[in-house]
Amino acid sequence: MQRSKKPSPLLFSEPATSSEFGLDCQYSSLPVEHLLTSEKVLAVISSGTSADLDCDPRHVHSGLTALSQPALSEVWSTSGAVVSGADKALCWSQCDETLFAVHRIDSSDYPDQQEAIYQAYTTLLSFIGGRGYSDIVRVWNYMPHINHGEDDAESYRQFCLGRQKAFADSTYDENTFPSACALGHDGDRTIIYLLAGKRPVIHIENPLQESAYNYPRKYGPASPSFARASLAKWRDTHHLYISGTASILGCRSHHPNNLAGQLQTTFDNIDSLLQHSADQADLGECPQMGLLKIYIRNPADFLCIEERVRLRFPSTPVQYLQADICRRELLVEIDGLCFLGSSIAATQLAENRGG
Ligand code: 3EB
Repeated sequence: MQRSKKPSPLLFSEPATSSEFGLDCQYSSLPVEHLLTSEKVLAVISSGTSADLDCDPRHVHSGLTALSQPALSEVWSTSGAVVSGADKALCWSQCDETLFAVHRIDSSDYPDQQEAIYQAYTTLLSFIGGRGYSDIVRVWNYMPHINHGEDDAESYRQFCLGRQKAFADSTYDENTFPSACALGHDGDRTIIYLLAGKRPVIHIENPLQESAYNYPRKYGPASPSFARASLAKWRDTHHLYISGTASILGCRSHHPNNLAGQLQTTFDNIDSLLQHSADQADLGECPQMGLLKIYIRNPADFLCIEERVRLRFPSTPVQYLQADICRRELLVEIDGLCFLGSSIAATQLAENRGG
């Protein structure tokens, strides 16, 4: 399927390669209302100044601010018709093997961050399981004031406690934690959205980084429950989801408050993760980055980051968002998605693991 920075008016015509692509993601600058007119759209995640279209459960406003114009939306679409609905704070949409779910939390309703996150994750996990979706592939966590509070009272650390507690009550463990990201903003609403499927997912760690779920106590009372990358099969295609990647080697932040150094270490981490994914999942060749989402703490760093990202990923569509990173010394974090096509050996691996 063709991908370019300019959205095509034919965005949701039949895909070029296959009618069984299962799940696709593209960036688009078209109006959210327009994107939602397709019944094949599973979800639209917008940023910038647009508000939620409360009437459509498939639309999520991330709460983050776009740094590049025109603001892009993240559009998930499937090869079949989507069914969607809402149940209190949880909205969902699905198309056979793919489920999208989003949970919103208003800070004023839930002053206790740990408890709010525990409740939200518990609700999401039981909803997903109840619908027969066994595996979460990817989670995006956007929350207010992620760095507020000192030491263990910091919002991000309380978030990690609530998430860990909810996973501990479930069937998920270190082998099945999904890839994820966790970012902050100045609004007052937490958004947790995720993709889940019905087949086993292969989760991959980065040899240059300690697994986040093994971070030592120093980084908080609960280690972060996520995998560095997740490989999922959606009908005829495979996607490799890259978690929010930052300037962390082992468990330590490198180049505190040094933008160029952090970017280099982040790129090195991504290279290592892509190569390791290729080895672990027997992909044959190193995956190419298909989409990037780049979170920048200080808007003044945008141009410098954009220039370096263009050199490193010249043909990859990129969304730039202003967001606070969960460690205060970190200035930038990068999410990625690789489209791997159909005929890779990982097919075999995923099916073997599924028994
Ligand atoms: C890190 O590597 C940086 O808590 O879900 C990246 C991706 C980070 C996901 C999460 C946190 C999370 O620890 C921060």
